[in-house]
Amino acid sequence: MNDVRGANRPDMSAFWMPFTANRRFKADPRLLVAAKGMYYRTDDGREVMDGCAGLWCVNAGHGRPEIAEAVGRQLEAMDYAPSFQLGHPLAFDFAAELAKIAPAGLDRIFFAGSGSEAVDTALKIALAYHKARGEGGRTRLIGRERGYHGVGFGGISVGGLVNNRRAFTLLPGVDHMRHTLDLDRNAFSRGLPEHGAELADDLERIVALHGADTIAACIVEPVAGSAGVLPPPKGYLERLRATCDKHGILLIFDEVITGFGRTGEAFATQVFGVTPDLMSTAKGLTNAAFPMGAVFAGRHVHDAIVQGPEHLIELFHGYTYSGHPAACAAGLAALDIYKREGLFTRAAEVSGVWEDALHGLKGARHVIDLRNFGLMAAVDLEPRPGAAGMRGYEAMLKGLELGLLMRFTGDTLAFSPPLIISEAEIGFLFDTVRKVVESLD
Ligand code: PXG
Repeated sequence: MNDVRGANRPDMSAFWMPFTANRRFKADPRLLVAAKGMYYRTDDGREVMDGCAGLWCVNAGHGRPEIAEAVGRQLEAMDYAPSFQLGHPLAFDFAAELAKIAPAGLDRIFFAGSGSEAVDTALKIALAYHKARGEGGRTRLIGRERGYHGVGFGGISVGGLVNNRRAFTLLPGVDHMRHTLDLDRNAFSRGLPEHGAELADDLERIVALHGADTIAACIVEPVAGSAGVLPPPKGYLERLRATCDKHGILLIFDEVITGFGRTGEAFATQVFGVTPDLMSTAKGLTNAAFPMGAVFAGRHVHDAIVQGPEHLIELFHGYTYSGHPAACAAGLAALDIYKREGLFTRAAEVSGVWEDALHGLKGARHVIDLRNFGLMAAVDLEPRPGAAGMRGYEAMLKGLELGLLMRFTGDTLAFSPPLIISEAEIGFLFDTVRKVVESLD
């Protein structure tokens, strides 16, 4: 991969790329070959600021030697050990460390290999919980429009992004609440929007339609990420929690993006003061240096399932890579960095600067909304008539040319830099976004 330019480029046909316009990409590839701190280096030797922490995951910045050393040491000492009816110390150590930073009561940790697996694990735990308590009729799962919960069958079923669903069969018995994006009432909100807490009452309507005794769980991202950074309206999450409590429905927060410091505390749950029964995480869990996911389960959920005869398996679920030793080593090292460098609260410290810099774009060409929370931000561009999504794509290309990597979904640009970003770098990031949007037709 060191020299892949021009004539030396590898044959690209074999790698079927995920969530990518394969033919367009391969006709005009963009390759990254190195990364350190806030910056990637491209194959033609240019430095590009990472405006989105990879895919919302490299929270402590790139190339942390402590993580590389911990993973290398572990791979040499013991590359792999199963976690089925056997164990190795690091998985217990890592779970114990995670339990210490977990939101109140959510201190039973189930490991998976990715965010999608963590989500499907959380959904299955919710079903098993009700079954174990003699309420096996509670099988319905409730998601939300515009939700993203990975790409497993469970995740796409409760998810609410149409392109991720329409080619596939879905789980039966899933309903969706409406999403909370409301440009008419909330455009250009700073932080949490004022309007829309009542949208949480969609859960009451679904209960009225189906009966609470058929509903197992409700899953939402505390701040929706992939759909283009949708912070919850003020009071929304509290209302959802109250409705779940009233009807015995488990509340699952999908913190795959919001976890590990993205919103100003270790978890968004702590920022909002609303505690779910289950929480799915991944990404920042290992600073993305090793694939891993984790479900944080409430004691009450765990204890309801982990009971009965002691020689029997309590939950028929798990992955070859649940608690992979090298993933645990990466996670422990990442956790150490987060704590030592105060990164969990860093987003709260710089969020004022971040918010002001973002909202400086109000009035810039094509900009129809700006949204932010913690170190997350979105810039909505007006779609070009007859060519929705093109401005977003062109913005991403122009950003790369000007030295800034951003995510785009449709005509929404999304930003979620490593938490180590400096105030000067925040300035560069949004100055560049301004240049980008002003350059677009
Ligand atoms: N839940 C949430 C909330 C996510 O954001 C997943 C689950 C699935 O995680 P895995 O590890 O299986 O991919 C995610 C993943 C983007 C983008 O740019 C977002 C994700 C993945 C790739 C791109 O919006 N989120």
